[in-house]
Amino acid sequence: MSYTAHVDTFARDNLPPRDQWPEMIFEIPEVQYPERINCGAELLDKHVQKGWGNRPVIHNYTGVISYAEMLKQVNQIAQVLTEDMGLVPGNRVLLRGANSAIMAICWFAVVKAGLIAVTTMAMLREKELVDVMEKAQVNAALCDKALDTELLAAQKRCPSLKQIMYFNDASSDGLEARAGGKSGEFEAIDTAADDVVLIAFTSGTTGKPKGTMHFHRDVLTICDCFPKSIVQMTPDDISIGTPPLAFTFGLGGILLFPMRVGGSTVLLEKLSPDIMLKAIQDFKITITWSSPVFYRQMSGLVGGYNISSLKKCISAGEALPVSTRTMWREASGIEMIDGIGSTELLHIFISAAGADVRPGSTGRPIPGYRACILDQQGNPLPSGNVGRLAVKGPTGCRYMSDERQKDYSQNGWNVTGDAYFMDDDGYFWFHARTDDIILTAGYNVSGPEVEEALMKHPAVADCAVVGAPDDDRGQIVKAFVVLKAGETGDEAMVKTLQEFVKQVIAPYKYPRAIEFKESLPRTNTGKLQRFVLRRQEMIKAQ
Ligand code: 3UK
Repeated sequence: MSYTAHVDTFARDNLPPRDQWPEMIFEIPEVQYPERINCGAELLDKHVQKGWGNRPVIHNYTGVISYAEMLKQVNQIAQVLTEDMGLVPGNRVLLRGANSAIMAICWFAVVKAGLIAVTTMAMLREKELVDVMEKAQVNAALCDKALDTELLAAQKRCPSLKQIMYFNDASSDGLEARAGGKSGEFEAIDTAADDVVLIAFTSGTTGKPKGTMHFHRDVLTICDCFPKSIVQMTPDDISIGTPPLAFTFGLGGILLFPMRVGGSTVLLEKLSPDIMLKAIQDFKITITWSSPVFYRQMSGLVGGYNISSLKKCISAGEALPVSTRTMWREASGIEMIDGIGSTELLHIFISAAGADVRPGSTGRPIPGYRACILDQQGNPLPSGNVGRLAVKGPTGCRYMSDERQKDYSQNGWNVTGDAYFMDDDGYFWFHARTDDIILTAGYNVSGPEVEEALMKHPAVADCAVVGAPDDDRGQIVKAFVVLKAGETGDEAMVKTLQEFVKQVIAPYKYPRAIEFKESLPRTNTGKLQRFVLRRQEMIKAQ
């Protein structure tokens, strides 16, 4: 490796050995970048330079921030980071807060100053913060004053964290006050295209969080792939979404992608289905980014709002059930864009939009990416066979000093941990997370497939299906069901749902056990934690 702007080379020193990286392919013209580039300047300064300074970039209920205003505030905070805090390129800065304008501004300040952003979710507790900060050897933090307690507790266990600066802090030592005293003149650090710009931690359905390292060029790459070829975003689009900026799905969808094209985004701290629908109406939103569960919850509430401005709705994070796609189409008139992405690949790599959508399928590899299905030995399988999804393209997995690099990156492919099959037309169909396949009496059953069948029943609000240990069958299919208000979870309902599933999918897949619950365990990013239920069942069986 050649030039780096990093004075502190910690990130580069902890990249996986080059021979453990997946193969990278840069075959489309959109992803050719110069050797030195700062993605912060590309996404922000460039618009002001070309005369778009007065255009809106961030909206919320207190007002609008233009590109020029954002640039000034970003520069002022970059000055605080470098002049007052003495941080040097390559240092890691933890960002802690809910989605808001100030979080977005801090992210850009960190990036323009050549520092490395480690964005975390507001709800993280001491232990989770310690895991992240130890791993990334975080040097400083920019944190919402309202969230100081857990961070201060974590700091005691993380000697690398020397400085904390608070925003939303009225004191004279707060970030806003200090930034207010700065000139707002700051030239972006001339980073290498392959200098690390962010460390994103996996949302972790299992195990210790893994830190994925991404370069300045990777950030631009995701901006120049999915949003251009599939979503076809324009400068007039206004985005809103539920995923946190700490989740790369959110970082891309509700911050970076709108800014790449000179468009705008609405950043609100809390989004319930009702608040989101109201925001779509109030801000005349054109694009939404969210998870299947959230669209399902919004479907029933659409009637109370005018959402006629809406053009495109992106769903990711979990498989999109056909019933949810249909429900949202009937409620909003919009055919959703499903897409699978991962923290390791930074954003979405298989998707389809408009007339290309085949309900139930995630879609085809987006331009720039390739995908195939591998067998256990790592050989490509012919179409129609369920196997391990493998992907390669201009982004790829680089875990920070982690043995698990070899699990995700195999023979040049990114192996995502999902079981999929490809049809004769090259469409990819989700089967299950590899861990969520149930082995019952010699059959392979996909938990999510049974969930999808159950979800079609009008009494079911939400559900999770896992394998529970069973002496005769190895495992049995067990469903955890949240019923809609007014429904009763009794024996008769168990029978009804079992019979219903047998009518929808092959009868051997029906849930032999059904338990009713008030709610289901989910990660901070909204993913179902089937492993929690699986573990519960294992303990019960002992
Ligand atoms: C699952 C999906 C079926 C799949 C993500 C968009 O989810 C994101 O990243 P994570 O690292 O999880 C990755 C895993 O989530 N998944 C995501 N989307 C779909 N399964 N259909 C989908 N549409 O198991 C994948 O391996 O948390 C999503 C953009 C950026 C992201 N980081």
